[in-house]
Amino acid sequence: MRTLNLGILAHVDAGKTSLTERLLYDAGVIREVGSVDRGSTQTDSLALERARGITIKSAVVSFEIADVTVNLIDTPGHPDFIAEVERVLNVLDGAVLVVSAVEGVQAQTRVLMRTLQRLCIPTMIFVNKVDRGGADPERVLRDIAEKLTPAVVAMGSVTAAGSRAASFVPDGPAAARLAELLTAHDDGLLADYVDGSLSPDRLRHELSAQTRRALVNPVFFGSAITGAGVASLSAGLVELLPTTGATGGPVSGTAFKIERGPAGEKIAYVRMFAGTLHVRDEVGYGIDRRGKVTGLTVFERGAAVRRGLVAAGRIGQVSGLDLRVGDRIGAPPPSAQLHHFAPPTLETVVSPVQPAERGRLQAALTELAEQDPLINLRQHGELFVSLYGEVQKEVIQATLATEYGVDVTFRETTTICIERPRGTGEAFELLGVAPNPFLATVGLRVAPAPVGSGVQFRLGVELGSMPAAFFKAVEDTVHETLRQGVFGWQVTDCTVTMTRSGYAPRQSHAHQGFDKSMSSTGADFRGLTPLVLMDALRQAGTRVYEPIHQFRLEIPADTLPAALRLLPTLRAVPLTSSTHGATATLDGELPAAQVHSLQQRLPTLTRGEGVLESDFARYEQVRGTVPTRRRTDHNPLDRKEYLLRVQRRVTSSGSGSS
Ligand SMILES: Nc1nc2c(ncn2[C@@H]2O[C@H](COP(=O)(O)OP(=O)(O)OP(=O)(O)O)[C@@H](O)[C@H]2O)c(=O)[nH]1
Ligand SMILES: [Mg+2]
Repeated sequence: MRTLNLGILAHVDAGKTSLTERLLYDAGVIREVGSVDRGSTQTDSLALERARGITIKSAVVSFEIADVTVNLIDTPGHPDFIAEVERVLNVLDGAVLVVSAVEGVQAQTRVLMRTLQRLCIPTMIFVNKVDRGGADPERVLRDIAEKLTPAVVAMGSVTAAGSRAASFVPDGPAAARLAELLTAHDDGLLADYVDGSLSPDRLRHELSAQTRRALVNPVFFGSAITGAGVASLSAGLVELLPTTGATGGPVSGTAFKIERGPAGEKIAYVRMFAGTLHVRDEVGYGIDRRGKVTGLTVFERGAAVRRGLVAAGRIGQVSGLDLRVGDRIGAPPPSAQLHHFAPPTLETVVSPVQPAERGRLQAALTELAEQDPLINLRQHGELFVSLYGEVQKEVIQATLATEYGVDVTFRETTTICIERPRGTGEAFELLGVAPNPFLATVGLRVAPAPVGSGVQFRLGVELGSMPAAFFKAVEDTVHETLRQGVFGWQVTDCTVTMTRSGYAPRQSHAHQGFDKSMSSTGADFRGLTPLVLMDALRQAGTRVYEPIHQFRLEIPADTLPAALRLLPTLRAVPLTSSTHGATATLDGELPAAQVHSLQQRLPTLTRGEGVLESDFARYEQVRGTVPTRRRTDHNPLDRKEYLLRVQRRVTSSGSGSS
């Protein structure tokens, strides 16, 4: 049996959850179609999702079409929950991008499509809600071709659009259009087309081949509510998207979702890429961890079923391993890229309403951070979390109240900036030379690297010159230390080269254990590296950059002058504007910090008619006062303070060393 791991992606409210429900119904998994509005769907199962009618967490369901097991992952569409989408992208064989036949392509649709294209994920498009008043499938198809991808082909047409009777006629793509599209990627095909020897069968076959290579995007139309077009979509899924079969080889999988079971136990959703994982297997996972699998469940016909094994291509729930989102199991998976979208740009301080509940709050946030690492819990007297937006904040607040019984308030939401080095800086400390209290020699050079390259660690010394574990301690500490640069922000786009190394070899007294007081340990390197690195970074100097969004405003044309007056006060820069009839469209950029203010001013400015779309564009150097972020580390910029907290502990582990 083959498997299709399928993601359903779209902007908020496009109908992903409703479509999931309809697909489950058509496949015979459920007897009645649940409704988002009544809070009775399979995938919006959290109380909060049902109450609000929006999806917050990705959910997996499964059904069968012909001989293919489809594991469908329903994702949230609200931009605040983009991290949930990010986590599933690495595990998909294909995707359905849903677009509403009424609202058309939205900013979030563009963000998602760009990412699917960048990752070469085979994607079909479903134009939903053809039954709703105002539905205009033709216009939306043109919109898709213009804004998402020119490589689209309609798989049929819609009759009676905009009414309950709307239906999809799967009359297939027009042969000429299909030939034009497919021959663009294949000269041999073009030659056959020109001399008239291209059969309809060959075209159809080529359509699946090119869809599987993510070169073309077939478009289906229908309604998740009336069920129109859903059967054609189902058939298209298995005909056009790639499926995976069991493959042998060493076990390789990726964890993409973490949940807590009824007894608080950790359950990890793992997509298997190769090999077969069995209950009681002992496997390596994450960075340097090992553990035994104590339980496995696989998705079958809508239910999670306990099994003794999970094979390549499948999704399983794994118990017994202390996995985190993004961790690999066994050999590294084919694509180990974790970040596809812009990181959160807001940070806030969370405090308990009852000061005595701080401990419980901390434990609860730690658990939430293991399901959502991007909330990046930082603590130092206070608890900081990173956020995408206001809705995510409300959801965290409600989750803490209902699931953990802790009422919280938020303080001072601030924008998260980044730091990049200005120039090159170098520093070192030698073992045995005051004022270095650690039994280690570390030299580091920091240099700027291209934008978007992240942090690269390199060795400028012989790898064999000291035990590998010490190099690893330095490398890990470099990454950890750079989370807070000179101004307290994450340092990125730089290369750190280790220029000197040295250690004191194991000292042992005759017939006795090894003496830590005279021998280097990993802790010596972890203790010294932040001091050296911050010294080098201070010499390099850093600049602080703030996140900038690109925006599009659609407003009544007569309110354009007022909008143009308002924007500069929010530090927004309008770049282009155009007017079509009574609507003006304004594109530009504005600091992420101001998106919320603009959103709040919009209804008054535009009589409630204005629409704002915005998404992260880039980082820009902060002009004027440089913002700093409160540190949550031991402040290696201040040697004295740092050494008070990070001391060389000389506890001898030797059995009888004196
Ligand atoms: N008329 C009509 N309404 C639809 C259709 N599909 C979904 N809806 C309605 O649109 C609203 C949103 O549907 P959902 O299925 O929750 O959309 P979603 O994409 O899952 O939303 P999020 O997960 O929150 O991003 C609900 O009120 C649905 O009843 C459709 O085909 N026709
Ligand atoms: Mg949903």
